[in-house]
Amino acid sequence: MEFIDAKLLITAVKYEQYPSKDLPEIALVGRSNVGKSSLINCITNRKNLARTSSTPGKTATINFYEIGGKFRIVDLPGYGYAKVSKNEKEKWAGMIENYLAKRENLVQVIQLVDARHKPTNDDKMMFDWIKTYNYEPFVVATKLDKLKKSQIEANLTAIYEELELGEDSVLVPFSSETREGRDAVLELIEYVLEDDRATDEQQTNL
Ligand SMILES: Nc1nc2c(ncn2[C@@H]2O[C@H](COP(=O)(O)OP(=O)(O)O)[C@@H](O)[C@H]2O)c(=O)[nH]1
Ligand SMILES: [Mg+2]
Repeated sequence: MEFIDAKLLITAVKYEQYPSKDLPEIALVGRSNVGKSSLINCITNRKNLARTSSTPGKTATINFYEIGGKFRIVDLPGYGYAKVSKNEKEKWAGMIENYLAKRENLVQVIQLVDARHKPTNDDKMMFDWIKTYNYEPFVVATKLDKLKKSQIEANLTAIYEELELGEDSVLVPFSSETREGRDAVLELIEYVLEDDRATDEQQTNL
C-alpha cells in the first residue's frame, strides 16, 4: 500500500480544534528533532508535507495529517527540548495527555527514538506513560544512516533493553535519508488499520 493523497488537515493547540473522530488515527511521539516530520514526509513520498527543522521547535502543536481520506497520522508535540520553561513543558504534557486520554479513534502509537543513542529518561517516561493508557507503542529507531554498520546491532539492543521491550514488541530500524525501514512502517500501519476495521465489523455484528 502506498499512502497517496496526504494533506495537513489541521494544526491544533487545543482539544476543541481536533477533527471529528470518524477516522482511525496513528500517533507519532518522540523527542523534538528525532525525525517525526521527516518520517511523515518519507512515508507519504512528499518533500515538504511536514515541516522539518534542524533546530528543535518551540511551539507545541498537534498536527493531523489525513491520508487518502482513510486514516490520519497525528504528529504530537516533540518533548525533551531543554530550553523551554516549566510552564511550556506542562502545556506540552497536558496536550499529549488530552490527546491520549480522549481519543477513542487512536489505534496505535509509534514512538520514535534516535538510533544513535540510548533512549533518554524522557523517552523512557514517555514510553511508560503511553502504556498506562493501554497502548503498546511500536518503536522506530531513526537516523539509522548515521550509524556505522558495525554499531547497528549494539545500538538496537541498547534500545531494546532500556525500554524493556519483549518478544512481541516492535522495533523498526529506520532512516528517512536511505528510506530503510520504510516498507516495514507502511506494513505495520496497514496491519493496525486492518485490525481496527475487523474489530469495528465484529462490534457492528454483535
Ligand atoms: N541523517 C538523517 N537525518 C535525519 C533523519 N530524520 C531526520 N533527520 C534530520 O533531523 C532533523 C530533525 O528532523 P525533523 O523531521 O524535523 O524532526 P522532528 O522535530 O521530530 O519533526 C532535520 O535536520 C532532519 O533533516 C534521518 O533518518 N537521517
Ligand atoms: Mg516535526
